Amino acid sequence: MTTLSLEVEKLNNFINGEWVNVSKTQAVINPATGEEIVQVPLSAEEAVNEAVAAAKAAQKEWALVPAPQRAEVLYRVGYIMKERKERLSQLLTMENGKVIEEARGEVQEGIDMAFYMAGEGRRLFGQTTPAELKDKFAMSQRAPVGVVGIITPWNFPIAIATWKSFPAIVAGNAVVWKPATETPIMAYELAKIFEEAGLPKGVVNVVFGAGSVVGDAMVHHEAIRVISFTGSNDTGRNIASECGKQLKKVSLEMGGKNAVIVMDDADLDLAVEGILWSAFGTSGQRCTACSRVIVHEKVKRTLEERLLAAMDKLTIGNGLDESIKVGPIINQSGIVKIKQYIEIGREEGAKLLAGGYELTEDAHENGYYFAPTLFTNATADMRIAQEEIFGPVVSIIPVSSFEEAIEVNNGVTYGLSSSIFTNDVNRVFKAQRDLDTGIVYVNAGTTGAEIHLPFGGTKGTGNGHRDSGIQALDVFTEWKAIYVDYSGKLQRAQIDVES
Ligand code: UN1
Repeated sequence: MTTLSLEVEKLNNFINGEWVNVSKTQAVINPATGEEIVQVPLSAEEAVNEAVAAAKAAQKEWALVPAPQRAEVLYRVGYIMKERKERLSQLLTMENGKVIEEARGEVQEGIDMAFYMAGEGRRLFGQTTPAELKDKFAMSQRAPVGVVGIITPWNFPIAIATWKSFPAIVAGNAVVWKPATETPIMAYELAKIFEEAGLPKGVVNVVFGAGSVVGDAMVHHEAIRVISFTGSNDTGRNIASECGKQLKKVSLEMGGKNAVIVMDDADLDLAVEGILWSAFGTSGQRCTACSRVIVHEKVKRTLEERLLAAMDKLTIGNGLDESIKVGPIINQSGIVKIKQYIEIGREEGAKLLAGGYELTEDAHENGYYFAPTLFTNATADMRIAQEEIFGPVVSIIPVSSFEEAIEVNNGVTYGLSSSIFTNDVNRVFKAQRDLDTGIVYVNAGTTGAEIHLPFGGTKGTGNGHRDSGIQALDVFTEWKAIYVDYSGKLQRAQIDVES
């Protein structure tokens, strides 16, 4: 195990390019060891007001910087992240628990996003459109919204921050960012990178906090024109209703109940690999994690046997050890929630095939570990098959046809990701059309979205907006229609049209 030492001794807010001390703090715990890593500042509302004031002033100037020059900063951010990839990945594993291989993958997502969005500095395409009247020119272009608020989760503390902040920055906005309390180090490191890359003061401001103090202040601040949030359903719905009252734009991503469908013609070994990776990778703590397996009854038994054999080989422990496949759960409340669902599953009559317990001995004594868990004979309406558990728990639901599989997949309130394993080309095309999720995979698990495609989902997963991809720009820009009349006389639209 090669561990870099954590140089960060004190985390401060980053406001107007200054590192601002906050006296109230709370411990950040490494979920693999239970040890304190650092203290996270607990800011009051005042810090948000200061950050917004700084952002507002900085944004005016920043919006006037030509977009290709704004993009230059993002290129530099990308290169610094690349140089620092191993340090960032190890720190990420320490604060979040995900295994080092996945941490490297997450940091890579951020690097990819930097170069992708930097490219937008030379695009940010608008449209020209024919005008109704002679000697008149019509076009539409993207304008920054101004100050944007981003609220990011602990499960992808750096990737999701880049999905939101990079498009906001390249489009000419200034950002006030509240990172998750559990994972402030990635935010601190990214703020330092922005500073080193030469981002002007105040364009990105980081305000740490716990509970809803900082988030509430952001949502209620009239100068913040957009809130982009990834996190829990309850919080997202509250934010949406508050923003609704203020006619504030809001972009939400609030999880999933993602299924892998395994048809009777599928390559079962491939399906097992796909399930294993998307259900137990990140200990099931991804919005895209597979937590349902909808399997054709003809192959159910074989799939169960092979899955159990593969699960047996999973190593659980501290993710800094390269041989570990499954890391810890983020904290004790995560463990409590997972345990509750194990009880619920039992009471509902699902059959527990593997796992179902917390690991508390030897190397697992001080961290928060939960055994990869497999239920079978679940029915589509059970709570374990409907509600997001956010842990390494999968429920097998048997079905007898392709049509039933699609119906079961769609019969949940969420709509983030889905996957089907089949070798039947007709099923492939029907499935990509009929699966009611924002992301669909064929012959791959439910995780692994690439940053240049839209990320988000239907129904209770969000509110129609998308993170990453070119579509993220829609969250952080307003379309502005521009008409230039070069006729030299007043032409009245709809009236002076020759017919
Ligand atoms: C999340 O869990 O919210 O598609 C993000 C994936 C990753 C991102 C997950 N690229 O699984």
